[in-house]
Amino acid sequence: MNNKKVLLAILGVGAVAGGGTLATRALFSDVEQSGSNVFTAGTLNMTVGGADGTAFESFNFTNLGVDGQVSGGKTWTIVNTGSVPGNLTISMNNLVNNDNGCNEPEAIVDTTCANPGPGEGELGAATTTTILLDRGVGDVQVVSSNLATASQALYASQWVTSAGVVTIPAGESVDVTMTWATNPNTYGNEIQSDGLTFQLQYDLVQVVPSV
Ligand SMILES: [Ca+2]
Ligand SMILES: [Ca+2]
Ligand SMILES: [Ca+2]
Repeated sequence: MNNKKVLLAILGVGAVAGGGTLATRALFSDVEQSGSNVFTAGTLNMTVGGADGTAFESFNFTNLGVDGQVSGGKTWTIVNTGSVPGNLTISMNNLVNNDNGCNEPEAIVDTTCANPGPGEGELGAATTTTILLDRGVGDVQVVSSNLATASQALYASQWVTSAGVVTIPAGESVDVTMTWATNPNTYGNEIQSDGLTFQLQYDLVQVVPSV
């Protein structure tokens, strides 16, 4: 868990940007906390050069059980409400797989059973996700990963590799969709009571004007 560390890092960037407002090409970034785990559509109004260059979306999956396939998704419309273009990136933060202890059937197949046991849960490895980007011409898959703790860095790296530079002009928007699914054929009792939390972070950073 490095929530505090992330926030401090972002605040550090904000402080640097604030101190650089007199420079002609200061890059701006700041913090917006948007704690939500409602799996619906939403809008993130982001402004580079303002106070809304970064947004966090928090998720908490628990108690999926072993019976059904659980799937869902959420689409965000990312609006650049500022007056200058911005480049959009995403990253995955604070991905934690808790085991929350093992009951009898779980303990037969799971030997890492601490409560909560961060890093010991198996739910994330059994949950597949995609991230889709729609720049106005339909969804394009840019990330495909599971939610195992070790997969955290893949979200940012695949975004860059697959989507390239994603520039949102002032006043325009793109849609980003995250889907998730668990396939009961791929797991068993090892995920009982396991929990999963993570934060998806959006950053919109001012495009540096070329001279
Ligand atoms: Ca468990
Ligand atoms: Ca375990
Ligand atoms: Ca487990």
